[in-house]
Amino acid sequence: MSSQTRRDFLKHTTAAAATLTAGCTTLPPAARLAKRGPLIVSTWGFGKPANELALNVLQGGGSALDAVEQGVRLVESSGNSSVGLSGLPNAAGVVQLDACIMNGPGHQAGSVAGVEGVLHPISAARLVMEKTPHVMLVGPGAHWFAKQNGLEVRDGQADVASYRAWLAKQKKPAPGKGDKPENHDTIALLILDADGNIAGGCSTSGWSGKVPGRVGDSPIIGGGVYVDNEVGAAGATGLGENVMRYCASYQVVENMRHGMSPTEACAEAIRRIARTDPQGMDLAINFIAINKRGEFGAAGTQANFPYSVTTPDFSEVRKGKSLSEAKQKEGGNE
Ligand code: SD4
Repeated sequence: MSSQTRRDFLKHTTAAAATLTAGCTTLPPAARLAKRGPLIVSTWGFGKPANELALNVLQGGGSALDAVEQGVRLVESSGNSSVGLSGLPNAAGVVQLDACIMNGPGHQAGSVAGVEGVLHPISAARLVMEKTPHVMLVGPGAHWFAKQNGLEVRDGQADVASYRAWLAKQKKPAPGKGDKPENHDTIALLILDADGNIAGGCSTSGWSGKVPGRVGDSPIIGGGVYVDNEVGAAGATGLGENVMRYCASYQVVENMRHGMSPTEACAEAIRRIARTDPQGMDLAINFIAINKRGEFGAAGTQANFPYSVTTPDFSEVRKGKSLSEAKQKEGGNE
């Protein structure tokens, strides 16, 4: 053994002995995680069954990416009015979907934007990540790619008549004129697995009545979701225009890198945006976050933003930190 190697060996054995005598509170994060098992956090109350499915996937030996994909797929095919093909359409009566996925190890990412007729955009995003050298595919190209790769697709699903009927019932002026959306939600789902690796993804039909071709924050890496395997992950839901202009999920992760707790990291990102933005706190944005140590949190501009947390020990819907009393929505479009 060289003297350098001997010094390293002694340093490590001494550290290990100190850890053992000090008890489990000083165990390094990876060891604590192995005891605690995985952590899954998602937006809204409708994320809870998605989390629980994701946990089953992990416990059945699936990867964190498998778990993110399966959890998000559950919401995409649940009849949700703002996720998947059951989502409300754009101003031309067409549902256009956005999704992205990120894998901590290797810092890989994939996304699809403004894609029509794809039942599971989260799976399309994963295929972009795994089967192409690209990060993002949009519109007809994303549809074509999904079909080529065997995903279930539907063609010609525009339903202008039913969209007009829905529109006629709305009190607000015609969409596409800058008015705020009546109906918009996103499933964003983040996982810290038992090995301490992080993955995340999100999926949405975006702003109902949006101008055709509008892309929100959800498929934008650093907007709708951001994963940094050294630090943690964040995901967004709310008015995408107010998220993507600020790379807000990236900002939440950077806040955690500088020592903030997940909740404070979300809250500080919102405060920072509100300081700059002419809308102040009237931003309609909410964030969830997890860190590498297995801590989690959420904050939003709306009162009591609901988010779902699941571990092997519990699964529940919690309230995020409220930065304003705005009562935008209580439980998402469940
Ligand atoms: C978007 N951020 O397209 C998405 C929608 C959403 O709660 O999350 N609404 O702007």
